[in-house]
Amino acid sequence: MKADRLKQAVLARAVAEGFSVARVAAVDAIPDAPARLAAWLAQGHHGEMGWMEERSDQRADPQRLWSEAKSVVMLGMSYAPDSDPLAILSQNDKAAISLYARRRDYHDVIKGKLKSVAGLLAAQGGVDVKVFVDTAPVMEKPLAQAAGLGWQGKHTVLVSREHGSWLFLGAIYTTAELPADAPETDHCGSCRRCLDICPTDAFPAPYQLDSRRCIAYLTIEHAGHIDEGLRAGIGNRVFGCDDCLAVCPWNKFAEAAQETRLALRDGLDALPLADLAGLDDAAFRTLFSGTPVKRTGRDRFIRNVLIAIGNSGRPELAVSAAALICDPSPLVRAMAAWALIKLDPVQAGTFAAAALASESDIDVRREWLALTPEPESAS
Ligand code: B12
Ligand code: SF4
Ligand code: SF4
Repeated sequence: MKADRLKQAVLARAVAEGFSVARVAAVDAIPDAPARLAAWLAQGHHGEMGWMEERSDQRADPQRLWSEAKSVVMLGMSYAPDSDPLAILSQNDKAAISLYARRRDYHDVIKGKLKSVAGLLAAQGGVDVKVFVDTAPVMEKPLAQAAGLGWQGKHTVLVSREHGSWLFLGAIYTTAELPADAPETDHCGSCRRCLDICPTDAFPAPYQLDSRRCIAYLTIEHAGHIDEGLRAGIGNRVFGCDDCLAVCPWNKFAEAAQETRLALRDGLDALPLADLAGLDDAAFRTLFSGTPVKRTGRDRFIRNVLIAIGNSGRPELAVSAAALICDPSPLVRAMAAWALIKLDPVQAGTFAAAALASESDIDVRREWLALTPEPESAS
């Protein structure tokens, strides 16, 4: 089949599978990517995401990942909301879970659909294909910009004129030489809404994100304790963050998402923090079954919930923190101590001596010692 007819067949299948947009880039269309990725890594902006360093040569150059590849089909699926995703931030006794995570894991949904599109390409073109969504060493955003799906905004996420900041991305590498589409150009202009809204000041400059300060990184990827200086900015965001995406003026053209397999799951939009703090491992897994939240595990998630409780300013939530000061996880115990001290320092004081007497974890001790430095210096 001729390359342009093959491309049209692929794009038609992509639409039939529910993708909002699909376009093609040549495999060598992101020449700036190796230097940009190297600079980002050299600055340590990936934090503890060691997997971003591994195979970084293959990540930045599709031909290093697969030398026979000739073209990349980039696909986007909208998850645009039909209401303001930031409204939850003012309900400080409830949990803000980012929009992408309050539904079935997009990796599972999109992978199946990519395989369908790639299967057609392989069958009709007699070519080889590989599909990727997020988990492989692939730079999806620059490739999507090169294919013309949108541009990398100052918040570094891909923005589309039609779908705003709300596109999940996926890629098909292929040995087929498909006609490439024109790249998209930057339409941010003088706007800097996304930079100014960031609660933790995670952008050292436009187009540069320091993951170590980003709430998405801290609440999802970061396995250890969260620095005290960053906790207040987290507010009630217990999994991910939508702020920089949600304020983008280009979202006004985005129609609410249609894909039913990515429909928002009922009941995850305003869960009471008190209920979440009470989850054990089994209950956590059941509540978040099939969603991206499940991947962090219960302990890391409860760490985040306790930070939200500490930030709530609601003394009635102190009881939820107090109930966790003896939790088996030091991540949880540390933030239980911190939240309790924030909400009810008097009650915290009644627990501190006993907690310190039995506590050997240095990080948990540090939280209690913020309240009562004396026992440590006396011992
Ligand atoms: C690592 C990662 C993260 C990290 C780091 C984010 C980041 N900005 O790199 C963390 C954990 C923080 C993260 C958070 C989120 N992520 Co994420 N993440 C990824 C992943 C796996 C790799 C991204 C990457 O290559 N980063 C490396 C750096 C070098 O790339 P970069 O961001 O493109 O940064 C460079 C550009 O800005 C470039 N640049 C481009 N133009 C210009 C112009 C100028 C003038 C300059 C100087 C530089 C420049 O230079 C920068 C380096 O300095 C991708 C999936 C994938 N395989 O691509 C998903 C992905 C980017 N994430 C995604 C999502 C949805 C999110 C969140 C919205 C989730 C949430 N709600 O909490 C947040 C958004 C936070 C944000 N503002 O970026 C989507 C974004 C979809 C889209 N429309 O772009 C992706 C594509 C996953 C997917 N398949 O859909 N993520
Ligand atoms: S996702 Fe939130 S914390 Fe991360 S850069 Fe955007 S606004 Fe800042
Ligand atoms: S909010 Fe403004 S600066 Fe940020 S990505 Fe959107 S248009 Fe660009």
